Amino acid sequence: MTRTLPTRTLVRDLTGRLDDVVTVYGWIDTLRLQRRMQFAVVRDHTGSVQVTHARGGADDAIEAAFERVTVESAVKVIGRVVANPVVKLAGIEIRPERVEIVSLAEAGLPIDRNTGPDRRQDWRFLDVRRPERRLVFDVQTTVEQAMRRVAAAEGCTEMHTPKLMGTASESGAEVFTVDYFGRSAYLAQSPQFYKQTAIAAGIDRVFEIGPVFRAEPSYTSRHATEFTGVDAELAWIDGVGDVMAFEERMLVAVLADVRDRHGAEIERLLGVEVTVPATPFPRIAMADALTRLRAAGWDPAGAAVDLDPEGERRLAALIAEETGHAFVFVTRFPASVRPFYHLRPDDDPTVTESFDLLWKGVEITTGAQREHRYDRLLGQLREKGMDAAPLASYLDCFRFGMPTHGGFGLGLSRVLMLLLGLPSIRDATFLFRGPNRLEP
Ligand code: AMO
Repeated sequence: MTRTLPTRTLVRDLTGRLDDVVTVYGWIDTLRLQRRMQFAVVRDHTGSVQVTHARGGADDAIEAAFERVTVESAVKVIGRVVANPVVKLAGIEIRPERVEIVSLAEAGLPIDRNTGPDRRQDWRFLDVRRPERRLVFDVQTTVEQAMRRVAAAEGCTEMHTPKLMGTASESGAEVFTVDYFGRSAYLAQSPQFYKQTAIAAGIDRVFEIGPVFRAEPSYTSRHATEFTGVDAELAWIDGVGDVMAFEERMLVAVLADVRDRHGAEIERLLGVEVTVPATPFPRIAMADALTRLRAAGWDPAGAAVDLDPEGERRLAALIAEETGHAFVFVTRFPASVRPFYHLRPDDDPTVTESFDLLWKGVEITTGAQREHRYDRLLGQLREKGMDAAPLASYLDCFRFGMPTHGGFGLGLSRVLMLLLGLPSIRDATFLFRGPNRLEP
């Protein structure tokens, strides 16, 4: 018995529809027009199917449609699903009863498999039609869902803080200025001050996924001028270790979900295996990291206090060799290279209760316990040579009972880039923004 299905069937479901007449929507992936036969591979977001038509019927509208159609045209195909063991795509094909060209693609596509990264960005919508590129956003969806699930289970409230600010946040240097009714406003380079404001407001644990803007003229594979940040801030912590443990739990859940839901596809399309890390992640204090790196022969200028990207790579390699772990928390950064609001431990005020999380040698997170005592915060701010006046509304939060608290900020596209083995953050962003790119 055959059934006619009036509604759309996704390509991945065709194997369960043998002998049925189905309707498939998609793009022409490839066309092979022979003397007797016409073959088209039609692709939707779930897979590809071969559509096979024998020429020669009287007044053959399907034959004419296949002659007219071009690669990447949007089409609707109504036809019967039949088994054909010689077809590579799942051993099935569609024998069309009707082929409708929904929208004809211009002949001569602007990009192909060999196109370089910059031009691919120009034609990003065509680029993302390729399954291995679209997969990034399916994975991103899973990553965000898992993060939200963990955040909620851990007692976080999801907040949406403003991206327009009256004063430049953390520092003035990396901030975009926009005209705001005749005066200047600034695009938030971090939700930092607002997530702390939420802590002062009695939001026990804060979670936010939102846009972050950085006016950095950086042209590296890990920098964007606009990216999606994942931020958490936890009140009443006993120490920065609470924040690191929270982040570990979140990342383990994220990677387990990605592995379970997309692991096979990631391996097939990108050749990358998704592994779920053991906890706790290795931790190393900055001073120890520097000692270890110097002993291993790394000693550039500036290495007295901080790591450059090369130092991060080398440290990650050392730790990986030693522990087999791809993650490492670097802790206790010197106060000189950290913002004024990072808490300094009583036993050593030259360092901060802060951390960076490196994954495969790349920084994905900065976090810290924050200084919650008003007088100390003011002292640290002045020590950095900063003016308290523009930060008045932030500083007010510390005047009326501020809990101990700490949190972190994570770059979502960096995580995706590393997770999927992509060469650049551009490949992990739908529409990349950099110093030279505001289009499309
Ligand atoms: P930080 O400035 O280190 O910390 O930013 C947090 C994380 O955001 C990512 N990131 C970037 N991703 C893409 N392009 C960029 N230009 C870029 N800059 C940063 C990185 C980085 O680890 N307020 C603190 C966080 C906190 O302490 O809670 C902050 O913004 O993955």
